[in-house]
Amino acid sequence: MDVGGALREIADCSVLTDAGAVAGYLVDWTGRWRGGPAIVARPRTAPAVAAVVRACAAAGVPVVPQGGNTGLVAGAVPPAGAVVVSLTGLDAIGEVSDGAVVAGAGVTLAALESFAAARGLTCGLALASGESATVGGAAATNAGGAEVLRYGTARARIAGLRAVLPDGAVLDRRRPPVKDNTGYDLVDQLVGSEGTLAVITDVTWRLEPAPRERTVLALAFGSLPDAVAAVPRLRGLPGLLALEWSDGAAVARVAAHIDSPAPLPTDGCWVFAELDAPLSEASEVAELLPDQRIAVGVGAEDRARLWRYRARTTEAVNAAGVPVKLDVGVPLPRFAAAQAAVVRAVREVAADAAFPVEPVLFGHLAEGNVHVNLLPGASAPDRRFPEELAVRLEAAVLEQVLAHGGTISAEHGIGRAKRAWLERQRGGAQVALMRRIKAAWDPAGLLNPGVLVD
Ligand code: 2HG
Ligand code: ZN
Repeated sequence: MDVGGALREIADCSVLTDAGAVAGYLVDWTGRWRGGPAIVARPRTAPAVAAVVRACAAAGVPVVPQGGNTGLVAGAVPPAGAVVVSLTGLDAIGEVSDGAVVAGAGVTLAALESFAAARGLTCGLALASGESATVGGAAATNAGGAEVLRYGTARARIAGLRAVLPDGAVLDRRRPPVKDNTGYDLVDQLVGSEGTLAVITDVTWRLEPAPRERTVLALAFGSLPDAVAAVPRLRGLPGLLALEWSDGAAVARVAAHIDSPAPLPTDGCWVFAELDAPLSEASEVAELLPDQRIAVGVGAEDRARLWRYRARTTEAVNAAGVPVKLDVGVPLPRFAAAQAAVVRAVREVAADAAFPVEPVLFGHLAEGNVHVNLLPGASAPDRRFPEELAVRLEAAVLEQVLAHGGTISAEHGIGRAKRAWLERQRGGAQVALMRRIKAAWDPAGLLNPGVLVD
């Protein structure tokens, strides 16, 4: 029997093969990365996931796990002939125990956060894509987001998980003892493994007391170096939860996209700070930064009104064309210099190709993380870069980042998009060890082939 026939026999699982029905599973959010043709399996229970993986193993067919498909490095785009296992049907949320809750891999971060909020808690992972991004995807990619400063990346949130191994066996560590020093940490190994070692079906998520107050500040600086210079003082703000930034041009782009004028000048650089302190304390910012131009959001609506100038950047970029996306990190002392060098290098490559490019820069200031989004100018055919130019632009950015002692991927991971650069970052010996780890978990190489390591 072909794999499609075998999948159709599995209880609690639907199977999509029709080109129209599968189309959305084959392309990433930006439209740059396309895969397939592929079959899509939509299991609704963990045993059904195991049955799907077993059927694929028996047929020797690659398996590509997929959550909300909001990743930005082509980590869930299937190669031709693969089976996409969409996990969004595993959407049950259990009871809170020992400060953590077991959630199905397909529970969205927004659903988890409203579950937590109803109990005076927070999940501590704030992504702009939270309405679609899932806890399974967050675990598999070790997602970051705006509140890493306070709550850490997904790795810090995960107390346990259940996963299906490439042969269909089940690894169940949903409720490991809080103290359990018994050998290799297999849960931790799966976090950030990008679907290459096992298919995560459930995640035990640590919840935290929700902040009682929230205040959002937007601060307009004359330049990025001025903003970076202010970071030590900004870190002294009471109850700092998040410290983000956007180049002024990125803010202006969002303002135009949402048709809502920015409340501060956009000729320099904006910093966004979120505090779990009331306004009276937040006004300490005036003492810390006396001459600063500041907008303050206290109520939920005002806060959202300010945050959208940062949170809606990805959407504003996508509305303008197909971007080349990089997600780099540079230590703060070299942050501003690295960015100037990146922009220079990008402009040189674009000028050489006589192709217009618009860099859009924003990210997570506390961690020295920049999302370098490169947009083709408005006159570009199909509003996309020719692939050969896209590759040269990526190289221009990543060479500069490496030269400044940074990382080629601060939070989005490697996927297919950055695989060629992994060895430059981590060195041959570490990548060889990663390959051996991959072979130990997945000897037949059927799980998400081509992602992370080849
Ligand atoms: C963010 O911080 C996300 O908004 C998306 O990581 C970044 O679109 C991007 O490049
Ligand atoms: Zn980000």
